[in-house]
Amino acid sequence: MNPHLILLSALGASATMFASEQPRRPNVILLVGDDLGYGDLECYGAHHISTPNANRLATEGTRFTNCHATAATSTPSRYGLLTGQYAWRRPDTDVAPGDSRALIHPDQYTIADMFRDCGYATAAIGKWHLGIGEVTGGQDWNGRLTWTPRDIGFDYHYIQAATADRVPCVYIEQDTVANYDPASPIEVCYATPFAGEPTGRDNPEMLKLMYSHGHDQSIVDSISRIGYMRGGGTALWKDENIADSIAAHSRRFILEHKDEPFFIYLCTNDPHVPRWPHPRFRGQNPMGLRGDALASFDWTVGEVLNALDEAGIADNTIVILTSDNGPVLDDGYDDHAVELVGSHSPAGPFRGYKYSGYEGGTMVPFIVRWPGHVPAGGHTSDALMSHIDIFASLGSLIGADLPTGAAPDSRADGLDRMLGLADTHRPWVTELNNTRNLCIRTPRWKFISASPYPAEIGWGAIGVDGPILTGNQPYDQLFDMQADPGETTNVADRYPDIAAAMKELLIEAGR
Ligand code: NG6
Ligand code: CA
Repeated sequence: MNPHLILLSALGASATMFASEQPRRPNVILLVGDDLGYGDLECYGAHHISTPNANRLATEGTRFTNCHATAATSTPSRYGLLTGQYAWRRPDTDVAPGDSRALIHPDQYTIADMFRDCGYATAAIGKWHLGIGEVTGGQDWNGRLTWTPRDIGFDYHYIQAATADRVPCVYIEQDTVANYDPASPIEVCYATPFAGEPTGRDNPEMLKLMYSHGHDQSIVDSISRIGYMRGGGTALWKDENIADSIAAHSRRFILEHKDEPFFIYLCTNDPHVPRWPHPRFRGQNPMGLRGDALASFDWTVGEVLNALDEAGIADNTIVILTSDNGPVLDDGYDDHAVELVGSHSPAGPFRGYKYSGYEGGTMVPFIVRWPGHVPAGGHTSDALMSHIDIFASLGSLIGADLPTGAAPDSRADGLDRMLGLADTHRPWVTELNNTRNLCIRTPRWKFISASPYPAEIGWGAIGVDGPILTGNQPYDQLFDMQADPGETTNVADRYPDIAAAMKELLIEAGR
């Protein structure tokens, strides 16, 4: 047992006790990779890639082996992180287009509101994907945007509206397009192309990265995207600089706010498609552009850790590294991720990938470092846990007084677990697949309800072994996660009572 743990348990102490006696105000950086798989980091068993910065974080903190995002795609997963409410409680939280209205209403209480109310400076930097503005398609990209992260608790934002593969391909900073180019007004439409503007479909000769499915609409930086846009001029991003832009703004925020408590929701684009990392990350591992994007992700982690060291605040900062959902190889661009993956296992030992109700869809890396508080020295925790508890758990740490109804699904009693101080499991976690089939997992069992929806992703998203499995089957599935962590054998018929009990638990959890 880790000496830190022995000491704490000898004292009969827990982080929650400390928190309730005397709230503390460490900085918090929630660093969320995009489609970063459980098996994608060296410290989670990847052999063909070097991720020294994530490894450093794991060595200096606790590495969790059984932490779940709440959904297997970005928008619902992030919705849960920021609101502490499961996305499946609403019908409109599936993968959002780049002109989506804000999915989190300004009246809703977010994790950023909580930190702000506790005197923190708050920032959202990088991928957003939760919509902007009151009306879908109604944003004024050339003027002041409304219902931005500023309206839900973030003092500062520097974000991509959706994902790098969706227009508009510009950053938004403090309610306006960053580096706005008045000579090139921005128009965005998800329904019809702009006459005379090239598209990937019609002008493949203009592309430096060919699409494999979807992604054949407007061309920006010689890459075609989802959705149509016109204009942008000097405000348009260059894909090879996205990681640099996100890291630079994060560093600046850290250094500027080193003397007051801060919370940063820091979301990388890496390793999401389109993968076009900076040339300095190219070719360091054999996995091609996806491997390069992982190297770029790890570099970003290093930039954050270095900034904390430079500012002299590493000891007073909780860094959480995780991902919004599981990994994917071909997600719409011909970047050879499938051909070059070799023996690398993006989802580690788990079945399924991004989009899936199998564990690979939501089982994510989760590393927490807080020097002197979170067990270090390579400590790992196998506790079953969920992203949904981050909100209320951090709230209990900083002594937040949440308003009635805030973070309704988030449990404050996850704090000790999240800090690596208690190996007790969450009784169950829920996992949402791409067709909104809600799955449930206990420490021992995994249950997936019968679903009429397809068993495979039909549009071409590919994992290591072909089309990605959604987890859907026309019959109930039960897996014994202790005996069969790879979910290979459905034991619903062998253990009908357990299957029935899990079904009941799912109904209860889904209420
Ligand atoms: C899918 C996109 C995929 C990716 C995903 C969202 C197509 C064919 N595929 O619809 O490329 O953008 O949505 O990914 O358009 S997520 O990580 O943001 O959820
Ligand atoms: Ca994602």
